[in-house]
Amino acid sequence: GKHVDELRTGFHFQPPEHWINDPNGVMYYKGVYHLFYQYNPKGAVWGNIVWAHAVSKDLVNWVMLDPAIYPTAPFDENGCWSGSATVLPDGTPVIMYTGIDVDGRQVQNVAYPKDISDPYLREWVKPGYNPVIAPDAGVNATAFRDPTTAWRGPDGVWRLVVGTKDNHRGIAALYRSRDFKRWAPARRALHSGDTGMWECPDFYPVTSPGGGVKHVLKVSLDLKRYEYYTFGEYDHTTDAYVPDATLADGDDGLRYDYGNFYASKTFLDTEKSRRVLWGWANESDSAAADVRKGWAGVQAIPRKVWLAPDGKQLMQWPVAEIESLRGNHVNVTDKLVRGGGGNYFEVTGLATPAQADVEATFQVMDLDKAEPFDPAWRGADAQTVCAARGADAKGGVGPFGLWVLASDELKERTAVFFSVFKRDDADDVAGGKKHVVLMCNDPSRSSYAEELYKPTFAGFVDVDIAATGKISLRTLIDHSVVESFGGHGKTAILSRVYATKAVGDKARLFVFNNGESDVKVTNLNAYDMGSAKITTDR
Ligand code: DQQ
Repeated sequence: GKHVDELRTGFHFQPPEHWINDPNGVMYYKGVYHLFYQYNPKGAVWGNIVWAHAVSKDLVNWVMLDPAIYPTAPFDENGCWSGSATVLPDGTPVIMYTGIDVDGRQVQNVAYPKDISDPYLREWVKPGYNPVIAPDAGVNATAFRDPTTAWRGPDGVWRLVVGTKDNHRGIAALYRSRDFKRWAPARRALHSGDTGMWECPDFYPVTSPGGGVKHVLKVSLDLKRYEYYTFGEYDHTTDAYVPDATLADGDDGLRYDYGNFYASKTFLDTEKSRRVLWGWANESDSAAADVRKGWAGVQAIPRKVWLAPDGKQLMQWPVAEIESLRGNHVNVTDKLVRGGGGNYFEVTGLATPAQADVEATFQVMDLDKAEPFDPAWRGADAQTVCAARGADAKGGVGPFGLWVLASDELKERTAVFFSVFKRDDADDVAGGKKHVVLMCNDPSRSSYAEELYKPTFAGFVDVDIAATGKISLRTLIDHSVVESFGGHGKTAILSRVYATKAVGDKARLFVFNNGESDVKVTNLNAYDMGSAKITTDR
C-alpha cells in the first residue's frame, strides 16, 4: 500500500524487498565498494540466510547483484551467516564467513572470487577443503561465529578473531594461519568479558592523536542488542590487547551509536585513506507489519570513524559522498527561541522534509539556568535519565532541539534534543567539565500507529559546553530513519519511526525549546535530499 511505501528510505541502503540484517564482507576493491549483507531471499522475516551483494562507486548509489554466497555444501547447508573480507597481499580478496553445517554446528569457511577480472566479483567459489575453522572440543559449537577481517603480524602470520562464549563469558577467540587455509587457535583469546555472547567482533588500528597507533575492539552484545568498544595497546608479537584503563570495558562502555545500530563492521578505504563503518538498523514495528510491508531492515549511512583529538573516544561522521544528494537548501541564522517552555518555530522551505539532511548549531544563552544533575542519576546510563526526562519535560537548559517528521497538528513528531545539567561533583571523568550534556531521541509521539517499539535512546556528549555555550546537531531524516550526530560526531543515535500523517511532503520540521534558558539557533542548514540510484545488474 501507499502508506508502507512512504516508510521506505530514499538514501539509506535497502534492497527492493525482503529481510536484511548484518553488513558483511565490506571492502574496497579496484575502484569498487562492496557491501554484502545478511538476507532472506524468501521473505521479510529472518531466515534462509544468504549473503546478498551490492556494489557502488561512491557508497551512495548501488548496483544490486545476485546473492554471492548461499548454502551449497555440507559445511554451510543450514545458512551462510556473518563474516568479513580480507584483501591478500597479492590483491586477491578472500571472504571468511560462518556456515551452519549439516549438524547445525557453526564453522568458518573461505570463499574466493571465481574471476578476479570481473570488477563486481559476482561469483564466489568455496574450496572443498572447507571448513577452515571448526569448533574444537571445549568450544560452544552453536556460539562460534562472525570472523573478522584478518591482519598479518610482523612474523607474516595471519590472525583473525571469531566471536564466541563460554557460559556467560563473551570471547574474542584468536586464530592464526600462514596460508589462510590451516588455522590454529591461539592459546589466549584476544579479549573476553562477562557480558554474554560476543557477536560480530571487529578489531582495527586507528591513528592516535598523540602519535602512534591504538587498536579498537568492538563487540555486539547478543543479550543487550547493542555494541560497545574499547581501544588500547595491541602487541603484534604477543597478541596481547590491553584496553586503555580510562575506558569502561563492559556493557557500560562507549558505543558507536546509542540507538538502533547493530552487528556493525568497518573496512579500510585505501582510496580515501579512511576507515568506514557500516551498521544494521532493524525495524521497530511488529513482525506482522514487516510482512505486510514486504521488507525489513536498513543499513545506516556509512560513517567515517576516527579517534577524537583528546584520545578519549571515537568520532563518527556520515561519509562526505552522501552530501552529493543534497538539493534545495534552507538557512536559518541567529534565531532566538525563547525560554520558559513550549516555544518553537518551523523550518520552512524544504520540498521533502521527510528526506532531508539538517545541520544546526545551538547556543545556550543562560547556562546558569542549568539544573543540577540529580545525584540519583550518577552512574545511571543516559537512557535512564532521558526516559525520566523526555522531550516534553520543562527543564533549566533544554530540552531543546529538533522535532522531525512532525505532522500538521504536531501530534506526530520525533524529538532529537539536548538537555544540559550542572555537575555538582568534580569527578575525574568530567575532566574539569562543569556540565553534563545529554543527547536524546524521544519517539514517544512519533506515530499514531500501534504496536511500535518506541524506546527513548540517549547518550552523553563529552563536550565542554561552558567554553562556547554551543552544541551542534546533524540529523539525517529518511522517512522511517532518524540518524543523528551530536557534538560534531561525538555521540550518534539512530532511531526508526513510523509516522502515519507526517509522511512524504506532509512531514514538517521544527526547532523547539522547553527549557528556561533562551536558545539561539546560530546557524541551521537544511537540505532536501535526493534519492540514491539503485539499479540491478544480473
Ligand atoms: N546475525 C548473523 C550472525 C550474527 C548475528 C545471522 C548478529 O552471524 O551473530 O544472521 O546480528
